[in-house]
Amino acid sequence: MKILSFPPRTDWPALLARPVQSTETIEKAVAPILEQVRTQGDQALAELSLKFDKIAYTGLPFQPGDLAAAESQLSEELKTAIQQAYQNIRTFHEAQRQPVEKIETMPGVTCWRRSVGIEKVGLYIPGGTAPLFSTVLMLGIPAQLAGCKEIILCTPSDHPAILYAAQLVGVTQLFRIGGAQAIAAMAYGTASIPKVYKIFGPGNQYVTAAKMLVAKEGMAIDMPAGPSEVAVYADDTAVPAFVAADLLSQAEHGADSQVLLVSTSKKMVTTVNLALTTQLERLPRRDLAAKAIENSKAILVETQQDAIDLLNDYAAEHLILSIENAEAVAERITNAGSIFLGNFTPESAGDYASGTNHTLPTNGFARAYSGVSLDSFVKKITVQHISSEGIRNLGPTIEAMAEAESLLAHKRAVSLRLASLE
Ligand code: HSO
Ligand code: ZN
Repeated sequence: MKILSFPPRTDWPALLARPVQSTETIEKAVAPILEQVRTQGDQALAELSLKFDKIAYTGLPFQPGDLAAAESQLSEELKTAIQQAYQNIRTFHEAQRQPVEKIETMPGVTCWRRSVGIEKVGLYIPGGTAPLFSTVLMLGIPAQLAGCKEIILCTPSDHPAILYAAQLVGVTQLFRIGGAQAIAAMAYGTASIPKVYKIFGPGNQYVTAAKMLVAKEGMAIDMPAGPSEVAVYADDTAVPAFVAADLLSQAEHGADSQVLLVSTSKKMVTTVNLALTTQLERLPRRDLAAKAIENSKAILVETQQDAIDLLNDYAAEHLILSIENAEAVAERITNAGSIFLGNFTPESAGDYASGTNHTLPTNGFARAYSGVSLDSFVKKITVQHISSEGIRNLGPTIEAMAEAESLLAHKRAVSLRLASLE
């Protein structure tokens, strides 16, 4: 990877900028696909699926029998691993439930907030080079905990682990369809695929463009997704081989993966670089990883404060702190999707099984967005009740404000009630 020694702060914005992807051409290709599905429904799905994925779309969801068959194809070892991950992710997300608390803001005025699961959600799981069944857990578990009544899953893959994970999280209908056409189907509904209220999940540029286009039409989506990212901050207490492995685990996701190493130690940067070369050779996905590493940077900074400022400017999706006092430094990180502390906390733990969600904000979105959580699958409905005593207490405040905004019907809604109490 390219080593940049002590770049001045004025150079940081350019160094940290993500490559800009022009979405225009892709959106132009995707828009007619959406239109075709919207107007022709299942017939369009059959045509497009054959054309792009060589899959004959049957319109039938996977049947319980198919799911049982999938289970029988998995090793006991993998099933146990998936079950363990399921338990940990469930435990962590279960703890995100907030008890309903009725708050009396003034005597007789009570307000509270109820969490209600989004009734129909659509999950998209890509096919492609790696069957991301872990993403089924990351999206399906919070949906299940939120009490979503319909959990629709679309995927071009028939990988048995995807089907098995879908069963565990209680997916209600699972369809073998991929690409922009799958997103369109869940956004508009077809004879076979129900229309949902919110769409989640990663995908290639076409899938992402389709999500952005349906979002413009009012569909809720989880978040705008870009290439996956990791930043590692390593000092002399880091283990170079561990750091190299962490960088490569992000790099192997794709040639466009973003990988950043930040350090105050020249020695660490040089040794990590050596370890990278050795480890890269032994990776089955070395071609993809090598491309990502070619575009990645190691940045040497003078002080810990420089490192923290730079990392906050970058706002990484994943941030690994392989440093002394990692937990104290983490407190000073204001922009990151998910933080991993110390030498024994690889990003892979969060990708698969420790309990946190791996659907996280990329592309600097961590400055303002959180990753997927239980909250992503619920709406919060506020409720209030005002007693006669309450309206006596609060009424004059509302009347004064309504009058000042020249909204006299608002004022009257209070005045009439106050008068009725005289
Ligand atoms: N690092 C990916 C998630 C993932 N890794 C799935 C392995 N499987 C994006 O956060
Ligand atoms: Zn990963």
